[in-house]
Amino acid sequence: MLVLPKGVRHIPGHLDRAAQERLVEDIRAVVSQAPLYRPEMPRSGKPLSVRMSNCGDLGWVADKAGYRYQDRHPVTGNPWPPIPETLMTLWAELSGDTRPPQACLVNFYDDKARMGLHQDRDETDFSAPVLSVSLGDACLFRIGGTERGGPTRSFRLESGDIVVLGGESRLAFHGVDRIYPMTSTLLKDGGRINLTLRRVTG
Ligand code: MD3
Ligand code: FE
Repeated sequence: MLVLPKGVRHIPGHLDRAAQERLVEDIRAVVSQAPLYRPEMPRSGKPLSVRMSNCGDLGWVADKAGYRYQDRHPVTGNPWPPIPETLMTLWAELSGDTRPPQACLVNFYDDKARMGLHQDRDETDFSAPVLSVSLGDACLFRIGGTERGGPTRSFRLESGDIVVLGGESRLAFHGVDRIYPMTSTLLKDGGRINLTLRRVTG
């Protein structure tokens, strides 16, 4: 049995195939309004391997100037589209927070994409959890404690899994070490989508 850090709730297979397909349709509509773009590392401008978009009142963006939340798409300049109802309902059911999510970051991973260990701390309020939804190919997810360099644990996230990260785990270091290509038939052209619903301000 794999013991998870305190505050991490992993719900394998929470979404059945029909619910996953519905969410993919919703996200296709979001990215048709707010196209995936490739964020850059602050200062160096080195592109991330993950492509991103957002929906909701605020979206997380990364460019040479830094990491931040803003109310417009960095390329089109348009406001982010609203968070689909399916996701608002999931948040209401599983987050334990009565306030609605303000941001939904859409991450798209191709076979080669990864995300290095990091903390999510660009929000100004950490009292709400982050709710993550995985769709498409599986990945190897890694999570540690709140100190960089501490012990970590790894587990696989599969299509339809949900992870709720609250309490002590909210500021845990975490990342995606690899994608397992061809492990899901959900996305026609393969790859992995991760959606994270968040509160940004208090
Ligand atoms: C643990 N995304 O978008 S989701 C991110 O699979 C991010 O795309 C990964 O890390 C992905 O910032 C991991 C699971 C997750 C999300 C947020 C967390 C784990 C977290 C915030 C705090 C601690
Ligand atoms: Fe993160």
